[in-house]
Amino acid sequence: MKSGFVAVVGRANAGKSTLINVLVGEKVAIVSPKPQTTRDRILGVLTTEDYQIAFIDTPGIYKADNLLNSVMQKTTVDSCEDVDLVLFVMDAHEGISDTDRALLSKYSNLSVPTVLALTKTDIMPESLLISELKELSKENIDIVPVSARKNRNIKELIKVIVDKLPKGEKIFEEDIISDRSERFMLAEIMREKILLKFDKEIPHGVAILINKFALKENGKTYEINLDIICEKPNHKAILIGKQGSAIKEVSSFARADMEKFLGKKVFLTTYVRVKEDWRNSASLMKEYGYDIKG
Ligand SMILES: Nc1nc2c(ncn2[C@@H]2O[C@H](COP(=O)(O)OP(=O)(O)OP(=O)(O)O)[C@@H](O)[C@H]2O)c(=O)[nH]1
Ligand SMILES: [Mg+2]
Repeated sequence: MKSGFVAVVGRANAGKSTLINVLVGEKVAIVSPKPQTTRDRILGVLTTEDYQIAFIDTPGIYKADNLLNSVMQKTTVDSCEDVDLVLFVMDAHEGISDTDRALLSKYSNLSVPTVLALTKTDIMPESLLISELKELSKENIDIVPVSARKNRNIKELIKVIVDKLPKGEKIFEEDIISDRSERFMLAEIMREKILLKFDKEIPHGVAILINKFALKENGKTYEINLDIICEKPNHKAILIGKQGSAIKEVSSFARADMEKFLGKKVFLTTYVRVKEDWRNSASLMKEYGYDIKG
């Protein structure tokens, strides 16, 4: 039996969360086309008879310009401590930039083995992939080209990881897939729908606060009441939309996913509130569930 923790790191939007969801076979982390989708460390556990891999999803590497971003960047750095392997994820279809080269050299020089996953290979010409593989082969690390979207080479990637993991017993019970609570997942589902619907700073300035999550007496319906916190009055107006049309639309997408996740009907009420500059307030961030020390 082999087991261990694998930190999954890479630039924002590289495709880390999508890859973890495919590796684990369940949606443990939300995904969006916008950078900085993942804000917290999220565990996704894959267990078979022969191995258990605890993947740690991390916030993408990105220039921090507020307190929330710096906390996120620290989460990523801290997540690499005490792991057995680092899985570095690179968006191959974008081409290799100087930032990628610098990050790769940083992460391939840690005291634990590094595996490089070149992802999004489904949307790039083969010639580009070949030239990237040629350039990266100098790095002396294992490289696996994959596509999370098309489920390409995922088994191969798991094999390369398992080979490098230490021998050990299971760390988690077999039925554990994530370490996150239902409340956390519900807030993330709401945030994902907002990331998909709104542009620019609006989704990045949103936090979700679950006020109520309770099963009604009939045992068939969950009552969920949440606040969508945003940074500015004009953001609130956009989030609500004309006669509430925008908030109605995102809430209905969120409710559908929440019902799938909980396996029961959901009665969802949402309220949009403004908390100016909350992303620079340690006390507000703490209230919204972010991992602020002290
Ligand atoms: N075509 C294609 N798109 C992908 C693949 N993997 C991820 N994507 C897309 O890339 C975008 C970013 O994916 P995420 O998984 O959210 O990326 P991330 O690295 O977790 O991003 P952050 O959490 O912001 O750091 C989404 O639009 C995904 O659908 C892939 O294998 N192929
Ligand atoms: Mg992510």
